[in-house]
Amino acid sequence: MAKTISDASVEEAQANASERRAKGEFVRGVSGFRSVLGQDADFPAEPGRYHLFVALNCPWCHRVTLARNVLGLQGSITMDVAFPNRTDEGDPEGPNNWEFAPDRHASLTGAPFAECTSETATGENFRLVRQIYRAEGSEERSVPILYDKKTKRIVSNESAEIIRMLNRQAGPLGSSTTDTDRPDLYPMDQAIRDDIDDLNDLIYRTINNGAYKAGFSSDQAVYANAFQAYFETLAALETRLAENDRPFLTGDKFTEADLRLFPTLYRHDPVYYVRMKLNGARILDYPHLWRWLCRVYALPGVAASNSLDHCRQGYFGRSWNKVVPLGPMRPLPYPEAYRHPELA
Ligand SMILES: N[C@@H](CCC(=O)N[C@@H](CS)C(=O)NCC(=O)O)C(=O)O
Repeated sequence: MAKTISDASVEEAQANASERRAKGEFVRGVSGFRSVLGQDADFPAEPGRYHLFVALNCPWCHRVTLARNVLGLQGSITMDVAFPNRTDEGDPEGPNNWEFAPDRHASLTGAPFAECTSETATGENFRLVRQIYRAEGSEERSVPILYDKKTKRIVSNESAEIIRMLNRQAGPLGSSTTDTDRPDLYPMDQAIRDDIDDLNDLIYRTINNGAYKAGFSSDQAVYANAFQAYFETLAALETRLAENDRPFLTGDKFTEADLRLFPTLYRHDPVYYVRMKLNGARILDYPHLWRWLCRVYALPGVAASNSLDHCRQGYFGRSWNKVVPLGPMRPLPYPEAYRHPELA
């Protein structure tokens, strides 16, 4: 399937991946399902036909829940939410599988998560995401998945491409907003597209995937490089917002570049600072980035697109001794802090 977005902003180069992994570097794999809604004859854009499988703690899923909400697609694209922790060693299907478990209790709250669902799209009521892939002969296991309820096939499991196709097909997919009211995440203007493409490359490499490279690599030098690149990019983005005095990364309008930066920065202070060892600074320490974060958080549909409780449970409930830290408390608990741009 022809890809529509430059590779470096979508996925890691896979050269020497096994050697790099053996040395302790975290290397993200490549998504196998790459069909395009409205372009492939098998998957025409229609309201009510498509479905998303997500986990709210996953930042790649966060991209697609953001796109679904800001594009007004909640009523026309259905969604199932997996439990934020994957199966463990004691599971009959083995560890590391995303599980639909609306009754499973979170250690953070001692109660089930209201947002977690069973699997409602395949007709099989599968317990594991892995079973959705296996039904197509694939051994992949990742979320997000864009799924066609009519043909019972996976359309795409690559978030960068899913958000692009939801944006392009929002009208035919049955958006509740009009073309004029709805944000255009990838506007026709070539200069803005070039700017978005450049930002996507930088932000994917150093921020979105860079956070994982810092937090999940076991090699000090790989970690140190990722840490440095992450904070260099934060400083560059702070300068960009300050110099241009613009509300969003590419100008007056919220675009794909903002959407793709948001899931990582939303997790930074309450989760990544500790879990990804990205303790160089908080987003709160960058006034323009903080105000940008609060500005995006205030957009319709953005706060509802995620849950920091799922993030905390997901990242800490599988790491170290599985105890979930309770802070930060000051200057305010999160996500309440995101309603206060004046804190920075
Ligand atoms: N390229 C994918 C990456 C998705 C991804 O890495 N998802 C993680 C969760 S944060 C996952 O499901 N990993 C499980 C696995 O690959 O076994 C995308 O952006 O859609």
